[in-house]
Amino acid sequence: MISISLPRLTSRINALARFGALSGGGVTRPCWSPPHEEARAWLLGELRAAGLEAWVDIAGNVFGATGIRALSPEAPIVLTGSHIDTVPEGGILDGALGVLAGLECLQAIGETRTPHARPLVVAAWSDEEGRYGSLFGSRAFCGLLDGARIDEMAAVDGVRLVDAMARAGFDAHRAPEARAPAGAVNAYVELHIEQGARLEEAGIPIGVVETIVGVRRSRVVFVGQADHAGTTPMDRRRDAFLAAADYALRVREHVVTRGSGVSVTNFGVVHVHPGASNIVPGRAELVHEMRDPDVAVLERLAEECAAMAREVAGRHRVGAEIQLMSATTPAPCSSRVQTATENVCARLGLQYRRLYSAAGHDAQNLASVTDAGMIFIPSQGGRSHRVDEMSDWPAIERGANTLLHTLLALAA
Ligand code: HGY
Ligand code: MN
Ligand code: MN
Repeated sequence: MISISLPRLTSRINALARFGALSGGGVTRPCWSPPHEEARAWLLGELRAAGLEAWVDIAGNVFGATGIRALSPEAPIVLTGSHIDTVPEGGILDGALGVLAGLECLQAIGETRTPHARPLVVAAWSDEEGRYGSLFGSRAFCGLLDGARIDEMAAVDGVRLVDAMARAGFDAHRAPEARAPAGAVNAYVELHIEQGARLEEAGIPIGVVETIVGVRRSRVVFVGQADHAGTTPMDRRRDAFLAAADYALRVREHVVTRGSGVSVTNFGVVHVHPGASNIVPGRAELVHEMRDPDVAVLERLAEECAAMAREVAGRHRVGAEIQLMSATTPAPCSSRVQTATENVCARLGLQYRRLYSAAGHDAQNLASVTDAGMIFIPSQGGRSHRVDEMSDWPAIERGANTLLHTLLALAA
């Protein structure tokens, strides 16, 4: 039974980690940034050195393929992949594992001349982390990108997508042209770290993903009145930050007590304006994120939170505006891919557990055009989106070998 080369996979994971490396460990490698574009060039070199046809599409997605140079319904492919962009101060495995394990699988299959009826392709999707718009590259590939919204897409620091892509040599307006031909993909399976602690705590080496959460992001702005922080009496202040803080605490309580039990919420971005210690904040802006495997729960919570924003604004005598930024759709994974993965685990003698993904992934877009699934490996301490994100190397090897044989089963 063929297997991957862990030394070669380890070497590539450590090499990719150098692009955007932080002195204290971890990486910051946002899509379209110079370290990301250098990493893209490195990846293209690795794909070609591994004997694969390699190209970049108009949305910035990188592809490595066995024996084909373009996608067509005449030769439906079995696709794997993930992303090489990271969050700020992120880890070296989120996304990178799926891309490099996919490359390793295709190289091992090529070197051993292992037969497979369908072409095999590995992808690195652009801007999975959504600095400019979540799951951007795979949305374009799956025909889910709304071209009319591209001009308004921007990072929370105000940098516009069109400008970031132009600096990297891409025309953002043409990204929707990356849509794959219908029927070009026969199946998709992505290897990813769990980014949670369930597998590690259960002592189970492989996760078979059943469904992937929807992620809903909104900009919530409270507008009060800037005023002198010393001379303005406390009862006359219209403090936008206090309203925002009140809203955040109430929303957290509401999502925990009135959500589905697995609903989560987060406020990872807070801006206060004008932002001086001696000025009562006139404006406070939050990015409010909620996640749940059930879209109806997300929509109900969104309505309830909007009502809470208005109620809190009234109490603090300020205004409130809510603008939806993005909302990904929860996606069930293909039973065909899940079963293929489980059969491989049985052959490899690996225990597995079915579970839902509390993180969003490109696979949820691929689920709209093909049979899509995911394979998880345990994260040490469940840590992710932090510089000490890591998994054991034997866990990485087990995950990559599970991916290898799942790809062969799907491409048979
Ligand atoms: O945020 C997420 O769920 C993923 O890591 N992009
Ligand atoms: Mn991530
Ligand atoms: Mn990821």
